[in-house]
Amino acid sequence: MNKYLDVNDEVKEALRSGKPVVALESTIISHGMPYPQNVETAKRVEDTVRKEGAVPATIAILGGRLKAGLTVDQLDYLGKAGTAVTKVSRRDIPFIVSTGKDGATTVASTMIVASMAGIGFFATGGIGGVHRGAEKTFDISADLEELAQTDVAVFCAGAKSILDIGLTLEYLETHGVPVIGYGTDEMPAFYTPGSGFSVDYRLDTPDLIASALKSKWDLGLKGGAVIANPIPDKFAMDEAVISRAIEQALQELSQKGIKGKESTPFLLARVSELTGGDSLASNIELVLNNAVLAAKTAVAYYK
Ligand code: PSU
Ligand code: MN
Repeated sequence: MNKYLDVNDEVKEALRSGKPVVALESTIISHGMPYPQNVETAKRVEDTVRKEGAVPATIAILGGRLKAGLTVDQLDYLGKAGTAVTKVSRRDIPFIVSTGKDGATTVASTMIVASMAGIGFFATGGIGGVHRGAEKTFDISADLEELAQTDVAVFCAGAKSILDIGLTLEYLETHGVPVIGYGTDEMPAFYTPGSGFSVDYRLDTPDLIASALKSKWDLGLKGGAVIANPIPDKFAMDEAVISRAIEQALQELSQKGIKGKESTPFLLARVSELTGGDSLASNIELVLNNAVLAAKTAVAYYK
């Protein structure tokens, strides 16, 4: 194993014996949700993965060590520290490691650490993407570039409409990243099950997803895949309510001149404030829903 990486015993044992493991990210804990719901959710997601017969591996950087598999105390620390912990994407990893600091991993950096550990399945809420106005700002999440090159399947509820979903799909197409709709032809938009954009392939069972991923990787086709899992109808938000909140948050973003890595956390927090507790409740449910699908698919893959 990589000398910078600590894999906890439960995850190590699962990987050694060819059991399914599901990676989980930590930026969603520190920057994606408020305390204490973030820690409660992180624990519930781990329990959900276990209940489906897979082993959870939450990923972060602690004391400069890449970690696959955290203790409850470590989850609690990341949740309490919140945005005081550095948000770490691909470019940030060496600096946090070389200075022995702590970092919360985004989709991109979680994929990197998962892949080092030998984990191919990863559940989260939403991926980063091409931001609205990217033709001027060039703001395109490093998550997309990672999906192009790292062999990890990312189970998410689509992309939030703080992003330009159409351009995000175009970018993924260019980079050869398949977007699979689970039980849907439409790309989900995180809080709502549809966006009006089509996915590339609709697959209706975890077995079919596992088999498509196996073919991709057996063929040596590098890179990940997006498995877009729509939020269940009963937890979905009203489209008008969420659009209004997103429009306002985007306006405030440009008024305040917020840029770079601060953009996504700002937008997530503002949308959540503007919709009261509603969006947080939906957010928690969709993450749990993605954990179930990622675990079922990992189980099917190793059958
Ligand atoms: N989208 C969400 N929730 C999140 C994120 C995105 O709905 O928590 C986080 C993830 O960690 C994702 C990161 O990888 O934001 C993307 O940030 P950026 O756009 O700066 O690459
Ligand atoms: Mn960005």
